Amino acid sequence: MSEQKDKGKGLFGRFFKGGSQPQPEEVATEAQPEAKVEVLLPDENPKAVAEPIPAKANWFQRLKSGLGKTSSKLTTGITDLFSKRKLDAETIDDLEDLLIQSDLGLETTSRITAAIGKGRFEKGISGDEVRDVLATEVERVLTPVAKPLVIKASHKPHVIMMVGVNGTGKTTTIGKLATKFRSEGKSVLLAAGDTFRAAAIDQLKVWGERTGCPVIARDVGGDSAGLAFDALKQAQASGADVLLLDTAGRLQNKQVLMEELEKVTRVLKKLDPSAPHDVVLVLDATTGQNALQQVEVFRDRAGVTGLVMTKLDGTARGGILVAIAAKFGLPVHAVGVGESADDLQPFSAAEFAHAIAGK
Ligand SMILES: Nc1nc2c(ncn2[C@@H]2O[C@H](COP(=O)(O)OP(=O)(O)OP(=O)(O)O)[C@@H](O)[C@H]2O)c(=O)[nH]1
Ligand SMILES: [Mg+2]
Repeated sequence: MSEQKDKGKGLFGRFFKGGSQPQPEEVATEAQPEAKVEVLLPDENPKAVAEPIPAKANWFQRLKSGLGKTSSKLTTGITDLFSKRKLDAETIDDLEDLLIQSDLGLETTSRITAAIGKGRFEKGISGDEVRDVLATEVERVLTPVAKPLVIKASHKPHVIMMVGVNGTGKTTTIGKLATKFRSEGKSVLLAAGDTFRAAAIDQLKVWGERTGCPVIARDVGGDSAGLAFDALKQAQASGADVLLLDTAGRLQNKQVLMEELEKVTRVLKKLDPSAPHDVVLVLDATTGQNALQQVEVFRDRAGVTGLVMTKLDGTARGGILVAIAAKFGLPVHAVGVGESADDLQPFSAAEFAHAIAGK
């Protein structure tokens, strides 16, 4: 540990502005005398600096292929329905079933079927035109919620708390966001607030190494709220731009988890009444309809301000994002279509709508 710290000291100034900041241990000691806080600074090697995002296929192509399972379910179904039969009430009913089975939600489904049925029974409609209507209606639902995660310079640091049930992609999304913010020249601090599992702490440390961000961690079983307090205090002292706070997804039960999140929020407010500035709920697209309940619970108990949906690449259930947007109207910041750092991009309503409609 001490060797690591010595190695990292040279880097300290690169990530934090201001030379005479208190050392991490001093800050931690002052906050919680008995608590052992580990500050892991990146190794002094060139790789520790966030690597530029490699230009793979352009993002729309990747989003399109990521959403492939969702869109092929829809487009194949639509082609089958509209190429073989003339348009009648039964076709509309079948379309309705298809859209609902694709998790788009009742509201959007009704809009689409209404738009397609309207005055077209005599003329008929091609599968391609149906997909145009699908794209238009989905874009209409998503446009008001497509809002990027904005880091405000007036917040020092801008505190982002990631929440969500276990395995949705919180820690990975923190890594992806850290990569993005670092590539924009921001100083970022990561806090391993999931003190419940050793693997969670190690996983965040790996992302810290990869992205060149210091990681504030405690031993397994440590107090998560205390860790959050130390992390914010240190981030403030060092003038960091962003604090990304990981949280547990699994505790003894949901009630305990929610109480812990509430406690973390209360403790952060002691240092900065406006923090956390964003509470981002990470949702796993593969869970389908269950994501709706997750939004409700985390919105009510953890004060969720925005959403990220991950794993759109592995499921035919990507339509759930549309149902969530229509029901809750919460900002959708980004979507994930893979496990690597560049597989997270700001959310665009038009791109998502076109990708899902296979357009
Ligand atoms: N295919 C795919 N996998 C993803 C994506 N985002 C995350 N994952 C994977 O999902 C798994 C769980 O991700 P984590 O980041 O550990 O999830 P978590 O929410 O932190 O989980 P807990 O700490 O257990 O609560 C990992 O194997 C990730 O690589 C994504 O957009 N696409
Ligand atoms: Mg995690």
